[in-house]
Amino acid sequence: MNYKLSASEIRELIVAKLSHNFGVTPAEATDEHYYKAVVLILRDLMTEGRKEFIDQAEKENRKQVYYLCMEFLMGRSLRNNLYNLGLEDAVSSALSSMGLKLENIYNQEPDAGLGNGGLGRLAACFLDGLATQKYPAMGYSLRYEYGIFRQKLVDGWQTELPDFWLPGGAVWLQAHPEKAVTVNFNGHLEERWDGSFHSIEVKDATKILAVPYDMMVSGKDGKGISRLRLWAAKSEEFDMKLFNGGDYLRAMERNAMAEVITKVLYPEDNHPEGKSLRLSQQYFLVSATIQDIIHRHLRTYSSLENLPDLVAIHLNDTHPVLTISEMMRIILDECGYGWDEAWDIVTRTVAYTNHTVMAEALECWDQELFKRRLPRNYQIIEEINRRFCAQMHDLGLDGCQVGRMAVLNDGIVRMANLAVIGSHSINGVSKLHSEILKETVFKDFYQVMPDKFKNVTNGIAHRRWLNQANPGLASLVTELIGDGYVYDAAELKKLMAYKNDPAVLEKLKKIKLENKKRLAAYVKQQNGVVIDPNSIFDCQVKRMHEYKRQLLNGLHILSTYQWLRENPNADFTPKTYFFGAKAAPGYYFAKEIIRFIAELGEAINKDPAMKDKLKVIYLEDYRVTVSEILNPAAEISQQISLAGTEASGTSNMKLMINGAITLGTLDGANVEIHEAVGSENMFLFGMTTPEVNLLRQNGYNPYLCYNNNPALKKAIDEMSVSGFNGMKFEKITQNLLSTDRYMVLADYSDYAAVQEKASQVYKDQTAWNRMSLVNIAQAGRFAADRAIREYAQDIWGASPVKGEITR
Ligand code: 26Q
Repeated sequence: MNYKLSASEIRELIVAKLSHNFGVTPAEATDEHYYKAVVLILRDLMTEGRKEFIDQAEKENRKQVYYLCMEFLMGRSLRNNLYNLGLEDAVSSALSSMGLKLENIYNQEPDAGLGNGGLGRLAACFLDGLATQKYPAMGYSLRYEYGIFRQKLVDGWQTELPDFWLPGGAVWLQAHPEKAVTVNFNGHLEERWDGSFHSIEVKDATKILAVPYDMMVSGKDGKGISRLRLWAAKSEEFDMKLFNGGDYLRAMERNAMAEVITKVLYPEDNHPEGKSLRLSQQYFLVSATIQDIIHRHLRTYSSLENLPDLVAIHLNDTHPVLTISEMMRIILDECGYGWDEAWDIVTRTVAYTNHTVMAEALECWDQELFKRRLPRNYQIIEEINRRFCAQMHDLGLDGCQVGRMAVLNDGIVRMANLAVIGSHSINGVSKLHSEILKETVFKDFYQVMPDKFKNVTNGIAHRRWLNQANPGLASLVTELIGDGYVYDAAELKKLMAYKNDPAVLEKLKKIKLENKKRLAAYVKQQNGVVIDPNSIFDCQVKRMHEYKRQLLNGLHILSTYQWLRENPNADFTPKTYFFGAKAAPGYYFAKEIIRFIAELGEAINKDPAMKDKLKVIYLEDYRVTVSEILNPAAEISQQISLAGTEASGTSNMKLMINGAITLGTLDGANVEIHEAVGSENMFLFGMTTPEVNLLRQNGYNPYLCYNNNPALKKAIDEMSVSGFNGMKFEKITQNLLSTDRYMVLADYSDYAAVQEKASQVYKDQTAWNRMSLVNIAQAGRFAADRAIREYAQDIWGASPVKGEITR
């Protein structure tokens, strides 16, 4: 079997799947049946493709890359896999010969929302980059029954609904019960001496079964295929004893307690809470995964000595960092190696990426909770900590510094410190972020082990975000520079040759307009609001968080609204603002900001005095699939976090490659966007990181900013004193005027000025389209392919499969 199937062959396969799997004829089948039948066909093809790929990788002795992450925000997969395998046309005609539209079939698929935002989507983009470039790789995560909650706004207030994605999503997953492993929790330790052989056993542990569910992720052309293995928790078989013993309810209860581990994705990002179920999830992922990896290696090599040469394990943030203690446990207790040898194997295999600099987002666990739940891992961490601290003292470090670097301190387990100590590489996700890590959070470590610290700037799956989401733009690009950029996004630079070509700029504009119309139709259907496709589409789409400063955007919209009410006939470039953002359910202030923006939209959108010049759209339940509609239509990309707070950002990259112009601060990867396009192709504003630090040192008084800017004062006063749309937002204004932790007011004037500048530039459409083209041309460096190559070369020491893969 290969991927080159004709429409009639596909039609036959569909008919067979409909009959064998669902017992329906083509006439009886629903769109859902057809969707599932096509998925099953792809699954068969990719499973064979993966096998051939991995056989070749093994022949060539390639290093395997294992990417561990609590989140993979996959979105939909059908279009992606058909595109990669070159089967879109054939499947489309097969379906149309049966009276169906492929587009409708795509819409049958729910988003696999197994992630919160940037970190989870990055993991998904990396599976694509790994597969396309033929690095043999697996992603490991959890098969949550419920992904990120569905967001509904009720009178502007975010409410959360469960996202039970499995009914439509599970068809991608192949269960492998024969590969299940057992994960132990709780219990107590028993030491034993067997002659001179010392061993430790955990007695009376709670045993939970981890069952793998595999999803194939094709790379472009389907030669390389990544496998995403998701673990589901099941109670162990021996609970049958309870059933048989007649204790039916107790057996059921145990079942439920076991299965709760993979029930739901934690919806907090950048603000973790130390919940014991979350710790169990993390250990469950890590233990099942490390057992799987080590068993696979031992089956072939019967030794772990060469593990670091053939395996790279990557920790995506600190969430899977128990890898370090769990690998030690298995190598010591189950494989019988000594400490030093085990430690050498672990630290040469494991690498870690940090995704945040914010102190409250660094994961910590209560020592007592940890010890009870994971006694043997705790003991191992104590020993890691003891040895590390002794080593640091020997190097001559003072007690305070060693205390700051310790894993165990003050009743707390510090996961980031464990990650740094147990990995051979630590990287940030943009140049700026990687520098900040060395200067702040990991300063002490950087002094002692500078060579471990690296940078890999994030990247996105450009084939998904450009070719699939924006086929109109992709075909223009291909017409101009050929299709080399599909494989090597750096080739997008060739577009620079067209930056003064009026015909090309005109085409670019037309494509954007079509995409804006498509988004407008979606908004009409979802929000019931009519928007003007000729207005500027200004977008801020990302998680709702104070540091991302959606409030800055909102305040300025309110001020613009006030100005337009007073100057109804003024010259004003019509504008539509888009927001898409979920807040963590327990993050009250973030929900208050959502309410503010939603109410602002309510007031503005229905105000006849605005004469349709200003609209504010809150896109409910923002997710990968909505992002795929929004990005191609966007003209301004708002990336306005306080400098020094956003590790990288990735929506900035998705918007850029779709021709939106960044309006932003010098934060995260915006710094590198600025390097790439120059000040003339970006709307820069705000304080730099050193300026932020200086202002903080000198004492920041937001009240002064409020008093010195009449327009700002007026907006804040309307929010708190008079109120608009019958609402007041005093909690927000009080916060802004007293603490304003993310310095919204300090950057306000500059922000308002740069917004004004953007509206002026927009009047010259040729100039605007040229800026847009330059952004597309320079976006190639932000491809996941490039990021993966850097990880492979600088961190993993991995190389791609070279030999022929025949399909
Ligand atoms: C941890 C413990 C308990 C509960 C939740 C969590 C948790 C979950 C998700 C903590 C953090 C996250 C997600 C963080 C995240 O998405 N960070 C973003 O990562 C992107 C990819 O590198 C960057 O572009 C963003 O700048 C960064 O904010």
